[in-house]
Amino acid sequence: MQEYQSADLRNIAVIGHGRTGKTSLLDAALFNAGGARRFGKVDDGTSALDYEPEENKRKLSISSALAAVEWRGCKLNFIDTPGYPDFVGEMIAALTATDAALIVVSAPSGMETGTEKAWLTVEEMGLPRAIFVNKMDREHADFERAVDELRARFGSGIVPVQLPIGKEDTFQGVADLLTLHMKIVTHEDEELVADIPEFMQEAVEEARQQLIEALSDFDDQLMEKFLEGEDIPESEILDALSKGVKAAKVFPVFCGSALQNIGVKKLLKGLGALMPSPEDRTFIATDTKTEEPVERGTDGPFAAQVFKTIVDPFVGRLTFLRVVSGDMKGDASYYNVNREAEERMSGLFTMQGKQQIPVTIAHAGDIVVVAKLTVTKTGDTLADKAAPILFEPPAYPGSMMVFAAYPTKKGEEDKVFSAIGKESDQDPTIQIVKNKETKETLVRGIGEVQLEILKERIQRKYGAEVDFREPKVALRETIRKSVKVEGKHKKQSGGHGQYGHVWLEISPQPAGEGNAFTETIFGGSVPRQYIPAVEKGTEETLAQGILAGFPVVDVKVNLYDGSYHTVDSSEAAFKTATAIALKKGVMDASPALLEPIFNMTITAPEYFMGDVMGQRNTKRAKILGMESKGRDMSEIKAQIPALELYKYATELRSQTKGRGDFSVEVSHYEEMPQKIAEEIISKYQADKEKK
Ligand SMILES: Nc1nc2c(ncn2[C@@H]2O[C@H](COP(=O)(O)OP(=O)(O)OP(=O)(O)O)[C@@H](O)[C@H]2O)c(=O)[nH]1
Ligand SMILES: [Mg+2]
Repeated sequence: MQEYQSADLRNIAVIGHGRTGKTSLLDAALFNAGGARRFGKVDDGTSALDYEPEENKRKLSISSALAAVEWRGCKLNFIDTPGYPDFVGEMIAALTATDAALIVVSAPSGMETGTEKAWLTVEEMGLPRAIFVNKMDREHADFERAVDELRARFGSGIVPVQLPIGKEDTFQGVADLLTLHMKIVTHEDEELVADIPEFMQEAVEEARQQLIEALSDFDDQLMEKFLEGEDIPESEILDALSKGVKAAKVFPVFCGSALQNIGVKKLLKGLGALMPSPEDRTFIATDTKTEEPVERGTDGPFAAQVFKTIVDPFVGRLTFLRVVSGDMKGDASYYNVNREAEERMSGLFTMQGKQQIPVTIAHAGDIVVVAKLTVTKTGDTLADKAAPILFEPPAYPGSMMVFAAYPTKKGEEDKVFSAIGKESDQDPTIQIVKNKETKETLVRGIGEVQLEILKERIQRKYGAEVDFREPKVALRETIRKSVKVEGKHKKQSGGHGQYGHVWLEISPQPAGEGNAFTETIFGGSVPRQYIPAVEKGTEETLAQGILAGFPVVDVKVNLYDGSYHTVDSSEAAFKTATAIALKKGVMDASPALLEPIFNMTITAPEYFMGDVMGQRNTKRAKILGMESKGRDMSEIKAQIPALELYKYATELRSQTKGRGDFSVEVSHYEEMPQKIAEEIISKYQADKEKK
């Protein structure tokens, strides 16, 4: 591959709703650029970008992929991303490494929830964007309607720079408004140009007016000429368009068919001409010496950020980097600022899907891949050791889907959990954590499909099998009234006997106070040397739980009487006596189960809020309030028991067509409703008897 200077690079994340044809579009682009010998197709499993078995099976993208496309002196580094909402982390990572986004929309479907999510994400990052209306060859393809929907939602900055010629099975090419020469470009041969046919002339004239109008909105000179009805030279329009795109004020709309390879070359040319180069962008980093923020463009010493890692037992470890400033060489060592360690490069390459293409140098702004790094993880910064800086890691959304993970085969804990750990290096929205209280290993992710695929992947890659279950909720036990209770442990038949005898008063403490142990022994009814054993027995028995196996909390235990035997008493016997007393006493003291309550914040479009609230109400939630969050979004604050949260991520998504989000934090413990508590208690007691 040729060497490309910063000005000739275009880094573009390809994003949008699922199944709009993002991957197909890049397959066509690679084919056109000669990077792929044959035209890969998602449907028959030959795509250069969707190549993993889990992707082929489902015919959708799961991981992002890099497609370096050389086109007319530019290198377009496209990053294909999955549209399925569980993999939103891939889109976010891709956007941290790119300078612009191409949002793919399906012409028959128009604007969809994934389109909106993609747009809002990029808008928040302030990056330039273009739109490709794909599938013009499909039944019900409607370019005009798609554009109208987008303009209605995102404003008049959205302007077509092309119009489709024909549609559905008569779709044959695009009329180019970009150069403002009225041309027809057909797919057989891009150079074949023709006059705009009679039937399209009016539409083309109108679209051209719309384009100039949109540009006039921020270009005063153009506005003047436009109002005076002057003829505006092509170069001026192109100039204004390019400025508007880079300022993220104008968003050009292209169209075509990825599958038929119509309009794709035109798109590549358009993106090369209009999209920003790395020289147009700066990143914010922190200077680790001064702790001050620094702005970094393409100038300056070497610095790069990792935005993706592939971990695979066959391919090894691949690290994808965006070089922000300086040059990167394949035979150098660079300093990993996060890990404070040197990493030795063993060659650089770029990728076209899974194919690796060696490069000797990557100039500032380029995207490259290195193999076999040892300590580097996604989000890390590699830099010149003399000028260490740290880039912000990608801001992933919260991973709200939680399962408890159990190895399918006993004894395979290490194998299974280390495999999940490796996958979480590859997809940072997957996390593995141990819950100390319930002793379960929890796997968190964005959605159920993602975690299903995780299961398949670790089996294929590492032969590790895992079952996912509903996580246990860490309940607590407590008491509501005071009781006095006796515990006696006596075994004195033959040999050395055992004798321990205590009287305890057990009483509730205020919520959150914890447990306490006191003693008021007079006259040595329980000798001094045995009191620590009673205290220890109290601690252990309360920690183990009595009612349903959960720790007993907020209880005060006072040892006030008892008796002993000069020969047979021992620490162990007093411990046992204490346990006997507590087990009986707690059951007599109006025991109750406490459950954790979460503070929950749900954001979703106002339109869906009625459903969301109704659903939550049936789930024992207390709605605390609702407020508007701008645009059409609202926010609900509620309190909800942890037990009612299982699979809520999936539920909210289906209720809000994927547009809702939520977060939770532990608030406090509260007594459970009797009915639910009874079920849990009787199940525990029954299990105990079986043992
Ligand atoms: N008729 C027609 N079908 C298309 C076109 N582009 C893609 N498709 C089909 O649409 C389906 C989805 O295409 P993909 O390229 O996998 O879409 P995607 O956006 O990458 O999907 P995700 O990665 O799952 O988000 C496949 O069956 C493609 O063959 C097109 O231009 N015309
Ligand atoms: Mg795809």
